[in-house]
Amino acid sequence: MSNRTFTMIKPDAMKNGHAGAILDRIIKEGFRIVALKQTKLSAEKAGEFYAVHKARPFYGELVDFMSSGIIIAAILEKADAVASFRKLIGATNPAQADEGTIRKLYATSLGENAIHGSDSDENAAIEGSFFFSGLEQF
Ligand code: 3AN
Repeated sequence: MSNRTFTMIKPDAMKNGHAGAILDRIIKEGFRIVALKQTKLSAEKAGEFYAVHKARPFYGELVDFMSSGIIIAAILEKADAVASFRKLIGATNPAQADEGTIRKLYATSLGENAIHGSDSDENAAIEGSFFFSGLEQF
């Protein structure tokens, strides 16, 4: 169990004006911000980030969507961060997400589901270092 996870506020939530509310909720839930930036992924970079899903039928759609607009990327710290954050964001499909979760509140669809949360300690470390150098983590 590690105390760090990685998140992105996705282009749909950014465009719909939910970034402030989502960051406020994350902080109120006790996550400390280790690193944070606003950026935009090129299609190439989005493809690299989601390379694990390359064989899935939704890969092209996912890459197009994730490179369609500005995102906020962040590394977060809390005890049992990965599991605790996955609980806070809710199920991948917002229609199946628990009441009060970030995806239930702010996601529009399965493909455009407002927020990313790492699914393992190993991926949290890989994803965090995809966006942030050691000098940008505090
Ligand atoms: P999660 O983000 O909950 O870990 P993954 O890792 O299964 O979900 O999928 C990564 C991303 O791919 C999701 N956040 C979602 O945006 C997209 N995605 C997953 N399944 C589908 C699907 N069936 N159709 C379209 N997009 C999908």
